[in-house]
Amino acid sequence: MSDSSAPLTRRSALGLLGTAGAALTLGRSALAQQSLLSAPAPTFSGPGPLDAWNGLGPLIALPQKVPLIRLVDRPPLYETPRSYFQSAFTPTAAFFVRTNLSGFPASVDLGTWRLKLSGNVNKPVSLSLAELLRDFEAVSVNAVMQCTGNSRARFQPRRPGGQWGNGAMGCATWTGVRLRDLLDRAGLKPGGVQVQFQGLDTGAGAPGSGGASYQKSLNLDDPVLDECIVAYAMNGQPLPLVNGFPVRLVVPGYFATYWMKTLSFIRVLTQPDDNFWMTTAYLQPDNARGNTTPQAVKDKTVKLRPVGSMPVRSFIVTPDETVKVPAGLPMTVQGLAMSGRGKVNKVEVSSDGGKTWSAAKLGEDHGRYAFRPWTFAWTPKKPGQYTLAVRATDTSGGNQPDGAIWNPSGYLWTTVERQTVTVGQAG
Ligand SMILES: Nc1nc2c(c(=O)[nH]1)N[C@H]1C(S)=C(S)[C@@H](COP(=O)(O)O)O[C@H]1N2
Ligand SMILES: [Mo]
Repeated sequence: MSDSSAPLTRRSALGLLGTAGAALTLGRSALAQQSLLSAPAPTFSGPGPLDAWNGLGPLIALPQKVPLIRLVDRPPLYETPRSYFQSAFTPTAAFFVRTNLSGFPASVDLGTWRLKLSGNVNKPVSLSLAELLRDFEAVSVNAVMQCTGNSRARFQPRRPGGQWGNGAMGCATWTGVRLRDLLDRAGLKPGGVQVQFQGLDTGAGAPGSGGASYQKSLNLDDPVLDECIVAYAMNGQPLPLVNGFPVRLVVPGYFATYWMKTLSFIRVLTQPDDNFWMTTAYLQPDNARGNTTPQAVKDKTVKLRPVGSMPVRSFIVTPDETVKVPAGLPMTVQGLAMSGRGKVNKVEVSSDGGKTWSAAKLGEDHGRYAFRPWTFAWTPKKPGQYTLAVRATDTSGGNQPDGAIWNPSGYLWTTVERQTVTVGQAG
Protein backbone atom coordinates (compact mmCIF):
# COMPACT_ATOMS: atom_id res chain seq x y z
CA MET A 1 0.00 0.00 0.00
CA SER A 2 1.66 3.22 -1.07
CA ASP A 3 -1.47 5.34 -0.98
CA SER A 4 -0.14 8.35 0.95
CA SER A 5 2.78 9.23 3.16
CA ALA A 6 0.70 10.08 6.22
CA PRO A 7 -0.16 6.50 7.19
CA LEU A 8 3.45 5.49 6.63
CA THR A 9 4.60 8.02 9.18
CA ARG A 10 1.91 6.87 11.53
CA ARG A 11 2.92 3.26 11.01
CA SER A 12 6.55 4.00 11.84
CA ALA A 13 5.48 5.70 15.04
CA LEU A 14 3.21 2.80 15.94
CA GLY A 15 6.04 0.36 15.32
CA LEU A 16 7.89 1.98 18.19
CA LEU A 17 5.07 1.11 20.58
CA GLY A 18 5.95 -2.58 20.59
CA THR A 19 2.99 -4.85 21.24
CA ALA A 20 0.49 -2.01 21.21
CA GLY A 21 1.89 -1.19 17.79
CA ALA A 22 1.16 -4.70 16.61
CA ALA A 23 -2.50 -4.38 17.53
CA LEU A 24 -2.74 -1.01 15.84
CA THR A 25 -1.04 -2.35 12.76
CA LEU A 26 -3.75 -4.95 12.44
CA GLY A 27 -6.26 -2.15 12.73
CA ARG A 28 -4.61 -0.71 9.67
CA SER A 29 -5.01 -3.81 7.56
CA ALA A 30 -8.70 -3.72 8.44
CA LEU A 31 -8.68 -0.11 7.27
CA ALA A 32 -7.04 -1.16 4.03
CA GLN A 33 -9.84 -3.67 3.54
CA GLN A 34 -12.39 -1.01 4.35
CA SER A 35 -11.05 1.26 1.65
CA LEU A 36 -11.87 -1.48 -0.87
CA LEU A 37 -15.54 -0.78 -0.15
CA SER A 38 -15.29 2.48 -2.06
CA ALA A 39 -13.24 0.95 -4.88
CA PRO A 40 -14.96 -0.80 -7.80
CA ALA A 41 -15.55 -4.50 -7.15
CA PRO A 42 -12.75 -6.60 -8.61
CA THR A 43 -13.89 -8.56 -11.64
CA PHE A 44 -10.70 -10.58 -12.04
CA SER A 45 -9.15 -12.39 -9.11
CA GLY A 46 -5.77 -13.28 -10.56
CA PRO A 47 -2.91 -13.41 -10.71
CA GLY A 48 -2.67 -11.11 -7.66
CA PRO A 49 0.13 -11.19 -5.14
CA LEU A 50 0.91 -14.81 -4.35
CA ASP A 51 1.85 -14.01 -0.79
CA ALA A 52 -1.20 -11.92 0.18
CA TRP A 53 -2.41 -13.32 3.47
CA ASN A 54 -6.09 -12.77 2.75
CA GLY A 55 -8.13 -13.02 -0.41
CA LEU A 56 -9.31 -9.91 -2.20
CA GLY A 57 -12.79 -8.48 -1.69
CA PRO A 58 -14.88 -5.89 0.09
CA LEU A 59 -15.77 -6.23 3.78
CA ILE A 60 -19.45 -7.16 4.03
CA ALA A 61 -21.49 -8.25 7.06
CA LEU A 62 -23.92 -11.16 6.77
CA PRO A 63 -26.66 -11.49 9.42
CA GLN A 64 -25.15 -12.40 12.84
CA LYS A 65 -21.66 -11.75 11.51
CA VAL A 66 -19.06 -8.98 11.58
CA PRO A 67 -17.80 -7.72 8.21
CA LEU A 68 -15.82 -10.44 6.43
CA ILE A 69 -13.97 -10.42 3.12
CA ARG A 70 -16.53 -11.28 0.48
CA LEU A 71 -14.98 -13.30 -2.33
CA VAL A 72 -18.28 -14.43 -3.86
CA ASP A 73 -21.86 -13.62 -2.95
CA ARG A 74 -23.90 -16.54 -4.29
CA PRO A 75 -23.14 -19.14 -3.15
CA PRO A 76 -21.47 -17.23 -0.32
CA LEU A 77 -17.71 -17.30 0.23
CA TYR A 78 -16.68 -14.96 3.04
CA GLU A 79 -13.17 -15.04 4.41
CA THR A 80 -11.97 -14.16 7.93
CA PRO A 81 -9.53 -11.22 8.03
CA ARG A 82 -6.05 -11.94 9.36
CA SER A 83 -6.47 -9.79 12.48
CA TYR A 84 -8.96 -12.29 13.96
CA PHE A 85 -6.23 -14.93 14.16
CA GLN A 86 -4.36 -13.15 16.95
CA SER A 87 -5.89 -15.61 19.40
CA ALA A 88 -6.20 -19.39 19.29
CA PHE A 89 -10.00 -19.22 19.13
CA THR A 90 -11.73 -17.47 16.27
CA PRO A 91 -14.67 -15.32 17.32
CA THR A 92 -17.94 -16.91 16.19
CA ALA A 93 -19.09 -13.71 14.49
CA ALA A 94 -15.84 -13.58 12.50
CA PHE A 95 -15.80 -17.23 11.46
CA PHE A 96 -15.61 -17.68 7.67
CA VAL A 97 -18.70 -18.63 5.66
CA ARG A 98 -18.90 -20.97 2.71
CA THR A 99 -21.88 -22.73 1.20
CA ASN A 100 -21.77 -24.87 -1.93
CA LEU A 101 -25.33 -24.49 -3.17
CA SER A 102 -27.22 -21.32 -4.04
CA GLY A 103 -30.20 -21.97 -1.74
CA PHE A 104 -29.35 -21.75 1.94
CA PRO A 105 -32.30 -21.48 4.39
CA ALA A 106 -33.10 -17.97 5.62
CA SER A 107 -34.56 -19.35 8.84
CA VAL A 108 -35.12 -22.65 10.63
CA ASP A 109 -38.33 -23.25 12.60
CA LEU A 110 -37.40 -25.28 15.68
CA GLY A 111 -41.09 -26.15 16.13
CA THR A 112 -40.94 -28.40 13.08
CA TRP A 113 -37.18 -28.97 12.61
CA ARG A 114 -36.05 -32.52 13.38
CA LEU A 115 -32.74 -34.36 13.06
CA LYS A 116 -33.62 -37.63 11.31
CA LEU A 117 -31.60 -40.84 11.37
CA SER A 118 -32.64 -43.44 8.82
CA GLY A 119 -31.37 -46.09 6.38
CA ASN A 120 -29.75 -49.29 7.54
CA VAL A 121 -30.74 -48.92 11.20
CA ASN A 122 -32.95 -50.89 13.57
CA LYS A 123 -35.20 -47.96 14.42
CA PRO A 124 -35.37 -44.67 12.49
CA VAL A 125 -35.06 -41.73 14.87
CA SER A 126 -36.38 -38.19 14.71
CA LEU A 127 -35.13 -35.71 17.32
CA SER A 128 -36.03 -32.12 18.12
CA LEU A 129 -33.36 -29.73 19.36
CA ALA A 130 -35.03 -29.92 22.79
CA GLU A 131 -34.50 -33.70 22.79
CA LEU A 132 -30.88 -33.35 21.69
CA LEU A 133 -30.32 -30.94 24.57
CA ARG A 134 -32.21 -33.03 27.14
CA ASP A 135 -31.63 -36.69 26.32
CA PHE A 136 -27.94 -36.85 25.39
CA GLU A 137 -24.73 -36.12 27.23
CA ALA A 138 -23.18 -32.80 26.19
CA VAL A 139 -19.55 -32.98 25.09
CA SER A 140 -17.10 -30.37 23.76
CA VAL A 141 -14.06 -30.37 21.51
CA ASN A 142 -11.69 -27.57 20.52
CA ALA A 143 -11.11 -27.99 16.81
CA VAL A 144 -10.01 -26.15 13.70
CA MET A 145 -12.36 -26.19 10.76
CA GLN A 146 -10.63 -25.43 7.47
CA CYS A 147 -12.03 -25.34 3.95
CA THR A 148 -10.33 -27.87 1.68
CA GLY A 149 -9.57 -25.02 -0.72
CA ASN A 150 -8.12 -22.67 1.90
CA SER A 151 -5.25 -20.65 0.31
CA ARG A 152 -6.30 -21.72 -3.19
CA ALA A 153 -5.18 -18.32 -4.52
CA ARG A 154 -1.58 -19.54 -4.08
CA PHE A 155 -1.91 -22.23 -6.73
CA GLN A 156 0.06 -21.78 -9.95
CA PRO A 157 -1.30 -22.50 -12.48
CA ARG A 158 -4.46 -21.06 -10.91
CA ARG A 159 -7.34 -23.37 -10.13
CA PRO A 160 -11.01 -22.52 -10.56
CA GLY A 161 -13.04 -22.00 -7.39
CA GLY A 162 -12.99 -19.40 -4.63
CA GLN A 163 -9.65 -17.62 -4.60
CA TRP A 164 -9.21 -17.96 -0.86
CA GLY A 165 -6.30 -16.46 1.01
CA ASN A 166 -5.55 -18.07 4.38
CA GLY A 167 -8.78 -17.03 6.09
CA ALA A 168 -11.05 -19.98 5.20
CA MET A 169 -10.33 -21.51 8.60
CA GLY A 170 -11.09 -20.98 12.25
CA CYS A 171 -10.92 -22.67 15.62
CA ALA A 172 -13.84 -22.95 18.03
CA THR A 173 -14.99 -24.89 21.05
CA TRP A 174 -17.79 -27.04 19.63
CA THR A 175 -20.41 -28.41 22.00
CA GLY A 176 -23.11 -30.94 21.27
CA VAL A 177 -23.87 -34.63 21.33
CA ARG A 178 -21.72 -37.52 20.20
CA LEU A 179 -22.57 -38.84 16.73
CA ARG A 180 -21.99 -42.31 18.24
CA ASP A 181 -24.75 -41.77 20.81
CA LEU A 182 -27.18 -40.91 18.02
CA LEU A 183 -26.15 -43.92 15.94
CA ASP A 184 -26.53 -46.12 19.04
CA ARG A 185 -30.04 -44.75 19.59
CA ALA A 186 -31.02 -45.79 16.05
CA GLY A 187 -29.00 -49.02 16.22
CA LEU A 188 -26.72 -50.02 13.34
CA LYS A 189 -27.86 -53.06 11.35
CA PRO A 190 -25.22 -55.35 9.89
CA GLY A 191 -24.25 -54.53 6.31
CA GLY A 192 -23.81 -50.75 6.59
CA VAL A 193 -20.76 -49.25 4.87
CA GLN A 194 -21.08 -45.48 5.15
CA VAL A 195 -22.99 -42.84 7.01
CA GLN A 196 -24.29 -39.93 4.96
CA PHE A 197 -24.99 -36.37 6.12
CA GLN A 198 -27.23 -33.74 4.59
CA GLY A 199 -28.37 -30.25 5.58
CA LEU A 200 -31.32 -28.07 4.62
CA ASP A 201 -29.75 -26.21 1.74
CA THR A 202 -30.84 -26.80 -1.85
CA GLY A 203 -30.29 -25.29 -5.26
CA ALA A 204 -27.78 -25.38 -8.06
CA GLY A 205 -24.24 -26.33 -7.20
CA ALA A 206 -21.15 -26.44 -9.33
CA PRO A 207 -21.79 -26.77 -13.07
CA GLY A 208 -22.38 -30.43 -13.88
CA SER A 209 -23.06 -31.39 -10.30
CA GLY A 210 -26.48 -32.73 -11.21
CA GLY A 211 -27.81 -32.97 -7.70
CA ALA A 212 -29.51 -30.12 -5.87
CA SER A 213 -28.46 -31.30 -2.44
CA TYR A 214 -25.13 -31.32 -0.69
CA GLN A 215 -24.42 -34.74 0.76
CA LYS A 216 -21.22 -36.05 2.32
CA SER A 217 -20.43 -39.48 3.70
CA LEU A 218 -17.88 -41.05 6.02
CA ASN A 219 -16.96 -44.74 6.12
CA LEU A 220 -18.52 -46.59 9.05
CA ASP A 221 -15.12 -48.06 9.92
CA ASP A 222 -13.42 -44.63 9.99
CA PRO A 223 -12.15 -44.04 13.57
CA VAL A 224 -13.03 -40.34 13.18
CA LEU A 225 -16.70 -41.30 13.72
CA ASP A 226 -15.88 -41.75 17.41
CA GLU A 227 -14.68 -38.13 17.56
CA CYS A 228 -17.61 -36.60 15.67
CA ILE A 229 -19.98 -34.25 17.46
CA VAL A 230 -23.36 -32.98 16.33
CA ALA A 231 -22.80 -29.46 17.64
CA TYR A 232 -25.46 -26.99 18.74
CA ALA A 233 -22.99 -24.49 20.19
CA MET A 234 -19.84 -22.80 19.01
CA ASN A 235 -17.70 -20.92 21.55
CA GLY A 236 -20.61 -21.14 23.99
CA GLN A 237 -23.12 -19.53 21.64
CA PRO A 238 -25.77 -20.93 19.32
CA LEU A 239 -24.44 -21.35 15.78
CA PRO A 240 -25.12 -18.40 13.47
CA LEU A 241 -27.53 -19.58 10.77
CA VAL A 242 -24.88 -19.19 8.06
CA ASN A 243 -22.56 -21.42 10.10
CA GLY A 244 -25.16 -24.16 10.46
CA PHE A 245 -27.91 -23.40 13.00
CA PRO A 246 -29.38 -25.38 14.68
CA VAL A 247 -26.74 -28.16 14.49
CA ARG A 248 -23.72 -29.00 12.40
CA LEU A 249 -21.45 -32.00 12.19
CA VAL A 250 -17.98 -31.53 13.69
CA VAL A 251 -15.35 -33.89 12.29
CA PRO A 252 -12.18 -33.11 14.26
CA GLY A 253 -9.03 -33.14 12.13
CA TYR A 254 -10.93 -33.41 8.83
CA PHE A 255 -11.50 -30.76 6.20
CA ALA A 256 -14.68 -28.69 6.48
CA THR A 257 -16.40 -30.35 3.52
CA TYR A 258 -17.64 -33.03 5.96
CA TRP A 259 -18.77 -30.55 8.62
CA MET A 260 -22.40 -30.52 7.46
CA LYS A 261 -24.30 -27.34 8.37
CA THR A 262 -27.99 -27.30 9.30
CA LEU A 263 -27.49 -31.06 9.64
CA SER A 264 -30.94 -32.66 9.34
CA PHE A 265 -30.50 -36.07 7.72
CA ILE A 266 -28.18 -38.86 8.78
CA ARG A 267 -28.49 -42.02 6.67
CA VAL A 268 -26.70 -45.30 7.08
CA LEU A 269 -25.86 -46.60 3.60
CA THR A 270 -25.29 -50.16 2.43
CA GLN A 271 -23.51 -48.98 -0.73
CA PRO A 272 -20.74 -46.38 -1.02
CA ASP A 273 -22.16 -42.92 -1.63
CA ASP A 274 -21.75 -42.10 -5.33
CA ASN A 275 -23.18 -38.57 -5.35
CA PHE A 276 -21.27 -35.73 -7.06
CA TRP A 277 -19.86 -34.33 -3.80
CA MET A 278 -18.23 -37.68 -3.00
CA THR A 279 -17.04 -38.96 -6.36
CA THR A 280 -16.32 -35.83 -8.46
CA ALA A 281 -15.77 -32.95 -6.02
CA TYR A 282 -13.43 -33.00 -3.02
CA LEU A 283 -10.98 -35.50 -4.44
CA GLN A 284 -7.22 -35.22 -3.90
CA PRO A 285 -4.30 -37.06 -5.48
CA ASP A 286 -3.83 -40.30 -3.59
CA ASN A 287 -0.79 -39.23 -1.56
CA ALA A 288 -0.43 -37.52 1.84
CA ARG A 289 0.32 -34.05 0.44
CA GLY A 290 -2.25 -34.28 -2.34
CA ASN A 291 0.49 -33.25 -4.74
CA THR A 292 0.71 -33.81 -8.49
CA THR A 293 1.48 -31.89 -11.72
CA PRO A 294 -0.61 -30.46 -14.57
CA GLN A 295 1.23 -32.84 -16.91
CA ALA A 296 0.24 -35.91 -14.87
CA VAL A 297 -3.38 -34.72 -14.98
CA LYS A 298 -3.16 -34.32 -18.76
CA ASP A 299 -1.66 -37.81 -19.03
CA LYS A 300 -4.52 -39.16 -16.86
CA THR A 301 -2.08 -40.91 -14.54
CA VAL A 302 -3.35 -39.31 -11.32
CA LYS A 303 -5.25 -41.55 -8.93
CA LEU A 304 -7.71 -39.58 -6.80
CA ARG A 305 -9.40 -40.28 -3.47
CA PRO A 306 -11.80 -38.33 -1.25
CA VAL A 307 -10.08 -35.71 0.92
CA GLY A 308 -9.87 -36.48 4.63
CA SER A 309 -7.55 -35.20 7.33
CA MET A 310 -5.75 -31.85 7.22
CA PRO A 311 -1.98 -31.78 6.86
CA VAL A 312 0.11 -29.64 9.23
CA ARG A 313 0.21 -25.88 8.58
CA SER A 314 1.55 -22.77 10.31
CA PHE A 315 0.82 -19.07 9.86
CA ILE A 316 2.49 -15.76 10.68
CA VAL A 317 -0.25 -13.48 12.03
CA THR A 318 1.88 -10.51 13.11
CA PRO A 319 3.79 -8.63 11.85
CA ASP A 320 2.16 -8.04 8.49
CA GLU A 321 3.69 -6.18 5.54
CA THR A 322 2.41 -2.78 6.74
CA VAL A 323 4.72 -2.77 9.77
CA LYS A 324 7.95 -0.82 9.57
CA VAL A 325 10.33 -2.02 12.24
CA PRO A 326 13.13 0.16 13.59
CA ALA A 327 16.45 -1.74 13.66
CA GLY A 328 17.36 -2.96 17.13
CA LEU A 329 13.80 -3.04 18.41
CA PRO A 330 12.99 -6.35 20.10
CA MET A 331 9.69 -7.62 18.79
CA THR A 332 7.49 -10.68 18.88
CA VAL A 333 6.62 -12.59 15.74
CA GLN A 334 3.39 -14.40 16.48
CA GLY A 335 1.07 -16.88 14.85
CA LEU A 336 -0.75 -20.20 14.85
CA ALA A 337 -0.11 -23.78 13.83
CA MET A 338 -2.40 -26.75 13.38
CA SER A 339 -2.62 -30.31 12.13
CA GLY A 340 -5.42 -32.78 11.62
CA ARG A 341 -2.99 -35.69 11.64
CA GLY A 342 -1.28 -35.43 15.01
CA LYS A 343 -0.31 -32.89 17.61
CA VAL A 344 1.81 -29.95 16.51
CA ASN A 345 5.12 -30.64 18.27
CA LYS A 346 7.48 -28.09 16.73
CA VAL A 347 7.27 -24.67 15.14
CA GLU A 348 10.34 -23.01 13.64
CA VAL A 349 10.84 -19.49 12.36
CA SER A 350 13.36 -18.14 9.89
CA SER A 351 14.23 -14.45 9.45
CA ASP A 352 16.44 -15.04 6.41
CA GLY A 353 13.85 -16.41 4.01
CA GLY A 354 14.27 -20.04 5.03
CA LYS A 355 18.07 -20.44 5.08
CA THR A 356 18.34 -20.86 8.85
CA TRP A 357 15.67 -21.80 11.35
CA SER A 358 15.16 -21.40 15.12
CA ALA A 359 12.58 -22.93 17.41
CA ALA A 360 9.55 -20.79 18.22
CA LYS A 361 7.95 -20.95 21.67
CA LEU A 362 4.74 -22.95 21.71
CA GLY A 363 1.82 -21.31 23.50
CA GLU A 364 -1.10 -22.78 25.38
CA ASP A 365 -2.16 -26.30 24.37
CA HIS A 366 -5.91 -26.34 23.69
CA GLY A 367 -5.91 -29.93 22.45
CA ARG A 368 -4.64 -31.74 19.39
CA TYR A 369 -7.32 -30.47 17.02
CA ALA A 370 -7.09 -26.80 18.04
CA PHE A 371 -4.84 -24.00 16.85
CA ARG A 372 -1.51 -24.01 18.68
CA PRO A 373 -0.32 -20.45 19.21
CA TRP A 374 3.40 -19.73 18.95
CA THR A 375 5.69 -16.74 19.48
CA PHE A 376 9.21 -15.94 18.38
CA ALA A 377 11.39 -13.19 19.86
CA TRP A 378 13.14 -11.31 17.08
CA THR A 379 15.44 -8.29 17.06
CA PRO A 380 16.42 -7.31 13.51
CA LYS A 381 19.90 -5.83 13.85
CA LYS A 382 20.28 -3.90 10.58
CA PRO A 383 17.94 -1.99 8.28
CA GLY A 384 16.77 -3.82 5.17
CA GLN A 385 14.13 -6.17 3.81
CA TYR A 386 13.68 -9.37 5.80
CA THR A 387 11.69 -12.41 4.86
CA LEU A 388 10.19 -14.23 7.81
CA ALA A 389 9.10 -17.82 7.29
CA VAL A 390 7.41 -20.39 9.52
CA ARG A 391 7.17 -24.16 9.43
CA ALA A 392 5.67 -26.75 11.76
CA THR A 393 5.80 -30.49 12.29
CA ASP A 394 3.35 -32.85 13.95
CA THR A 395 3.57 -36.10 15.90
CA SER A 396 2.55 -38.15 12.84
CA GLY A 397 5.80 -37.08 11.13
CA GLY A 398 4.03 -34.48 9.02
CA ASN A 399 5.99 -31.41 7.90
CA GLN A 400 5.53 -28.55 5.48
CA PRO A 401 7.06 -28.44 1.99
CA ASP A 402 9.07 -25.32 1.17
CA GLY A 403 7.85 -25.06 -2.37
CA ALA A 404 4.55 -25.13 -4.17
CA ILE A 405 2.27 -28.12 -4.24
CA TRP A 406 -0.33 -28.47 -6.96
CA ASN A 407 -3.47 -30.46 -7.69
CA PRO A 408 -6.41 -29.94 -10.06
CA SER A 409 -8.85 -28.55 -7.47
CA GLY A 410 -6.52 -26.33 -5.44
CA TYR A 411 -6.78 -28.34 -2.22
CA LEU A 412 -4.52 -29.09 0.78
CA TRP A 413 -2.19 -26.10 0.46
CA THR A 414 0.43 -26.61 3.16
CA THR A 415 3.52 -24.80 1.87
CA VAL A 416 5.78 -22.80 4.22
CA GLU A 417 4.36 -19.29 4.73
CA ARG A 418 6.50 -16.18 4.27
CA GLN A 419 6.15 -12.58 5.34
CA THR A 420 8.31 -9.70 4.14
CA VAL A 421 9.14 -7.07 6.74
CA THR A 422 10.87 -3.73 6.21
CA VAL A 423 13.38 -2.70 8.85
CA GLY A 424 14.50 0.94 8.96
CA GLN A 425 17.10 3.01 10.81
CA ALA A 426 16.18 3.69 14.41
CA GLY A 427 17.86 7.09 14.16
N1 LIG B 1 -25.21 -27.82 4.65
C1 LIG B 1 -23.99 -27.53 4.19
N2 LIG B 1 -22.94 -27.79 4.97
C2 LIG B 1 -21.69 -27.50 4.54
C3 LIG B 1 -21.48 -26.96 3.25
C4 LIG B 1 -22.62 -26.73 2.45
O1 LIG B 1 -22.53 -26.27 1.31
N3 LIG B 1 -23.86 -27.02 2.94
N4 LIG B 1 -20.21 -26.68 2.83
C5 LIG B 1 -19.08 -27.29 3.52
C6 LIG B 1 -17.84 -26.60 3.24
S1 LIG B 1 -17.11 -26.91 1.75
C7 LIG B 1 -17.27 -25.74 4.14
S2 LIG B 1 -15.76 -25.00 3.82
C8 LIG B 1 -17.90 -25.47 5.43
C9 LIG B 1 -18.04 -23.98 5.69
O2 LIG B 1 -18.58 -23.78 6.95
P1 LIG B 1 -18.86 -22.34 7.50
O3 LIG B 1 -19.70 -21.61 6.51
O4 LIG B 1 -19.50 -22.47 8.82
O5 LIG B 1 -17.51 -21.65 7.62
O6 LIG B 1 -19.18 -26.03 5.55
C10 LIG B 1 -19.31 -27.35 5.03
N5 LIG B 1 -20.64 -27.79 5.34
MO1 LIG C 1 -15.01 -25.85 1.74
